[in-house]
Amino acid sequence: MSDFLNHFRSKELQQSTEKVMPAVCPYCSVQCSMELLEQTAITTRKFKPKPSKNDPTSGGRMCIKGANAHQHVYHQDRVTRPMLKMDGEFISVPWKVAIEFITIQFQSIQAHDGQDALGVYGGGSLTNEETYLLGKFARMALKTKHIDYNGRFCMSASSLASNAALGIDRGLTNSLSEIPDAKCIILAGTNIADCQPTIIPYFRKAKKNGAYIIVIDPRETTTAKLADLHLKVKPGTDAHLANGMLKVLFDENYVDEHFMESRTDGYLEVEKQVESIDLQEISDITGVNVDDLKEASRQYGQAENGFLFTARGVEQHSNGYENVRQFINLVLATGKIGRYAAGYGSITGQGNGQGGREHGQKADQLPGYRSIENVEDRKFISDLWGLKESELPRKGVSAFELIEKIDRQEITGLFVMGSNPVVSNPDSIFVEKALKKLKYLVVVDMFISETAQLADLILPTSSYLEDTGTMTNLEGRVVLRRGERQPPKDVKHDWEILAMIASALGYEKAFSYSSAEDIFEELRLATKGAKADYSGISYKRLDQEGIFWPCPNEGHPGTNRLFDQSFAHENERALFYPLQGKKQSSMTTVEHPLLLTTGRVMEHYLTGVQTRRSPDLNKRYPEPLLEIHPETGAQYNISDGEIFQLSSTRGSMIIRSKFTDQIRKDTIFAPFHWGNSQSINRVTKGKLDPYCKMPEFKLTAVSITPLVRNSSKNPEESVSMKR
Ligand SMILES: Nc1nc2c(c(=O)[nH]1)N[C@H]1C(S)=C(S)[C@@H](COP(=O)(O)OP(=O)(O)OC[C@H]3O[C@@H](n4cnc5c(=O)[nH]c(N)nc54)[C@H](O)[C@@H]3O)O[C@H]1N2
Ligand SMILES: Nc1nc2c(c(=O)[nH]1)N[C@H]1C(S)=C(S)[C@@H](COP(=O)(O)OP(=O)(O)OC[C@H]3O[C@@H](n4cnc5c(=O)[nH]c(N)nc54)[C@H](O)[C@@H]3O)O[C@H]1N2
Ligand code: SF4
Ligand SMILES: [Mo]
Repeated sequence: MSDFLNHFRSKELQQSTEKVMPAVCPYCSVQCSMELLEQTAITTRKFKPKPSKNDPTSGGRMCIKGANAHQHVYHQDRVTRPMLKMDGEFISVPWKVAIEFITIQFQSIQAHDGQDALGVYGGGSLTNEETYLLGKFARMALKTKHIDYNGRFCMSASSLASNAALGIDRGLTNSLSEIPDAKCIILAGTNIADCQPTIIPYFRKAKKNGAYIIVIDPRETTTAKLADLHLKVKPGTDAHLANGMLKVLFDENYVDEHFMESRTDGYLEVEKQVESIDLQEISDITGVNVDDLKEASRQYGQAENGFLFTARGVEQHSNGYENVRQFINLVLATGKIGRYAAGYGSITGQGNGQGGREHGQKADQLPGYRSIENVEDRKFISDLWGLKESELPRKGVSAFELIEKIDRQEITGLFVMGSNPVVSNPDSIFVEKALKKLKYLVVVDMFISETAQLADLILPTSSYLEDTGTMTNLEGRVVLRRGERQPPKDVKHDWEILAMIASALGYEKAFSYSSAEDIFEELRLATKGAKADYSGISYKRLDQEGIFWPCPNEGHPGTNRLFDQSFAHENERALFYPLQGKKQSSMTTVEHPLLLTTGRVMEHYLTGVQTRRSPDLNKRYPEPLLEIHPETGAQYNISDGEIFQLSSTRGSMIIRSKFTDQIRKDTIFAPFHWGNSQSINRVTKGKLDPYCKMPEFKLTAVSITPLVRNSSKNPEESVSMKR
């Protein structure tokens, strides 16, 4: 027996192979680079991921999501052939048949319902090349104006605010390497420790060097544990909080008069607006006491330099645009921008959250951050694509408005690439109903996501280990991901799929690319002279190191820091914005007395389609948990670990409670990484910011009712815990 085993083992050893693949994590905006060692023997396959030491952004680190990302690539659930729905069942079909079905269906929809009856829905996980091509595909091959993407739910508030205030929208104005030298850092609605874990050391270093850190969040997150001062703000009141802080800066003369006069407009108006503010009233609205508010303002005001960062906590509101503008006011009033260790940043979310919003999958935008309503921009791009300017569609509508149009049957065919809208949109019961009205739904994915389940046709795409392309990380640094793993035989890259369909629709020449690099070369031309200018960046340069845009020529080093000399508006000045919003009225009702805010946990990514298929991640956090203060739980007869129903005016879902005293008593928090009855977006509502069309993910009035009484708990106990 042992002879046999020895023989077997030596045979295993002989036949084992080792392969090292370069990889860039498919998840968040840090885009940590790594090497994945794959060891294969007769009966086993092992993986060893190792972070790349010389990655200037991650600093040679990776988090648990990155370390386990490969697990979804090798998962048995991967879609490996085109899948056509016949009588309610998916059957696999050859590519030729799949492409024929799409062409026939899309052409028939446009013939019956009009040119704009086709919608395209993209995502921030796509590479820059694929983002660019998806925009070209929608406008040129499908000739529809209806294209938008999931970044609408992610970056739209800060991107509009940055454009309006500073004239350009690049996530961070400075590189992360400057953070350790900052003297004061404000982190507003950003939970970096869970969402971009590998960049936390920059903040730790800053703290060690004496920085004062202020966190603004209704929860005491792992990020908040870094803070010298934590403002436990009531959700939805950030604009007032920032406005109150601005008053203190003016009243106590922490403002930089010289900077405001020489480099900004609108400060006199803002100064006047804050005169009438009563700080006690701000405190009543925000739940932050006046002393803490003053302390935060003084610390930020007196520091010689510093950073202010925002993320989805302040941005995902129906006044998200206004929230961000109010925070940018603080940066401008103190002149903390446009120099070393001083700046603003909206921490981008998805792997290509930044590039995804620059190259044309947004309803109003053409590549390079050009505007689809600007005649010169339209001419530039139509010339490049070989179209007449008049043939280029005009601007369409935002992501959630696309769904509303589908519901009204103004859009009857949809092409989804890189998103799972049934789980990630607000008011998801409505969204699912709307998508069921479509005449034809095509979903390009690696898995049968909740959205793909509704599709008429699923097209299998390659994963991050297989697909080469560039991504633009949270710093605005363009990085090259080399995908060296061979995809499964019948799986194609997103760009190949777009090219195949476009060719079948008669645009073979305009979509005849032989590689991602080929597309990048066209993207360089498309962005030349534009705000997000990539024309000086090449694969050859990127193989050496990542490059910050704008980069207008091959000899240009890239722009690590923005606004040193001037802002990007025509008059070179930044712009203040007085608070427009009225005092918040009470957001809860008798039927729905609690404030729900939503977000993320470290172990899962977005709608969880990939991370729920990583056994090691799923094991750590297998189901959604609702964070609730023990006193609030007692008040509503909920015990710790109990399953209950969470309801709003829109719908209800099922979730288990997790008691924590690190959250405000009037607020509960849930992650959104699960689908079906566990999807938190069944209760959120489709109320949109009027300017940027961001939904209000971070504020819903809800009620909680126990589903099943936990028999091991004495009901008397929970009654006696009531206040
Ligand atoms: N582990 C993990 N990492 C991720 C992702 C993921 O799904 N999982 N997703 C990526 C993506 S796409 C994105 S966009 C980013 C998101 O990154 P973040 O924006 O940092 O993440 P969130 O958890 O959505 O929200 C951040 C914080 O906002 C707080 N908050 C809620 N409401 C309010 C409010 O009204 N005011 C204030 N001031 N704070 C509030 C929440 O308590 C939460 O701690 O993360 C990226 N990284
Ligand atoms: N309640 C609540 N809802 C939210 C948020 C919140 O904080 N709270 N946050 C919002 C934010 S910030 C975001 S970014 C959205 C994101 O939400 P979604 O757009 O739904 O994002 P993902 O879950 O990443 O969905 C991506 C889908 O595309 C697939 N995919 C991944 N990579 C690729 C690729 O390269 N090509 C193709 N074709 N497919 C790919 C995945 O398998 C998955 O099915 O959710 C938003 N929804
Ligand atoms: S999830 Fe983000 S921080 Fe974690 S390894 Fe991936 S890119 Fe890096
Ligand atoms: Mo996001």
